[in-house]
Parts: sequence; C-alpha cells; structure tokens
Amino acid sequence: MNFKTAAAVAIAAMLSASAAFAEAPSVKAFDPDKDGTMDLAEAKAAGAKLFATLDPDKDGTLDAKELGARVDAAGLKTADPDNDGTLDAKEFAAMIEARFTAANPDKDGTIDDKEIATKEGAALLQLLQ
Ligand SMILES: [Ca+2]
Ligand SMILES: [Ca+2]
Ligand SMILES: [Ca+2]
Repeated sequence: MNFKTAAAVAIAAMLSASAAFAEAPSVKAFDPDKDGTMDLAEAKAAGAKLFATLDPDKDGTLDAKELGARVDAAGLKTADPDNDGTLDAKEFAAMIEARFTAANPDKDGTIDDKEIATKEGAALLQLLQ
C-alpha cells in the first residue's frame, strides 16, 4: 500500500466513523414492540439482558470494571445504596428507572427519539448499550 492509498483508506475510515457518529440517537434498538418509543418495561428488559451479558462470572453483581464506561464513579456511588462497590440486579434496575424518569420530562411513560436526544436521554442510552 503506498502513501496515497493509505491516506485514502484513513480518510474513508474517518468519514464512515463520523457518519456513524452523526446518526441521531434513537430508541429503535430498545423498542421491541415497535411503537416508536421505549417504555420502562422495554428499558428494564434491555437492562436485564445487558446485566446478564456484563456479568460473565454470574456472581449476580456488576463491579466498576464490568460496568465500564456506562457508569462513572459518582454514578456507581449513587446507584449503590448498600455501598458494597458493586451493583446487583435490583440496584441496576433502580438506576435504569431513575435515568428513565429523568429522561422522560413529559411523564407519559415512554421515551421518544426527541427525549433520547437530550442529555438525560444520552445518560440512559449509555447505560443500556
Ligand atoms: Ca415500545
Ligand atoms: Ca451494591
Ligand atoms: Ca416521554
């Protein structure tokens, strides 16, 4: 590969990366009943599925390492009332519910694409991905 080809490949990679980044946030991935919104049951179902994926040692808790970038230190502290440094399924579900509520200012029980595009929506999305 000569320099010109390498540069073209790099630019193409950058373009496709920025295209993916520019894609508007959507609840699509968390809307199995396809009504265009994510309700709390859908959010919690996604959370439960994720919990199982993130907990390969199946000890029933997620530590900071397993949570990764989804939860920062302050977030973990808030979501961990028993202060054992890990989140169990109940604490994880409560955190999802708290972020869901924060991202749903119109209190209609669902998160739509407009709500998921807010700062609070991003926090919920970050947790579920
Ligand atoms: Ca739905
Ligand atoms: Ca805990
Ligand atoms: Ca709403």
